[in-house]
Amino acid sequence: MNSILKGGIVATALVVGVTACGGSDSRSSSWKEPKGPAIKTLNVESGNVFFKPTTLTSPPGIVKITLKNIESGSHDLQIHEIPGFSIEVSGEGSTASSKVTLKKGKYSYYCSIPGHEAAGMKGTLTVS
Ligand SMILES: [Cu+2]
Repeated sequence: MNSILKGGIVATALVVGVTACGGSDSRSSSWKEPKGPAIKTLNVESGNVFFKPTTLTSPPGIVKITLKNIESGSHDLQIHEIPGFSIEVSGEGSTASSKVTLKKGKYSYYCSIPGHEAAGMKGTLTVS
């Protein structure tokens, strides 16, 4: 007796209708900007190739980080411990900000443009 197995290939077309509220860019990670009000704003300047300051402190909670580019060039501010978080600026005077939820601990932020972190474009954010 032959038993013929017909492959039941189910093509599942997943139409994922996930629309981030207010977000327009297509970040590939699952990181999402928190919705609540920020308890503090941290201001960081970027240039070729540095951050100013390179040490930040904050209480835990939702914090807004604002990055201002004070020279030409493109930079971003990312945090090693928070994959997906990114603030990007391009050109002199370009400013961008994002809120992020911080817990107590130490975070290290950096610019992900190739070579910039190695050149010193990094800093430490202490949350306590
Ligand atoms: Cu940079």
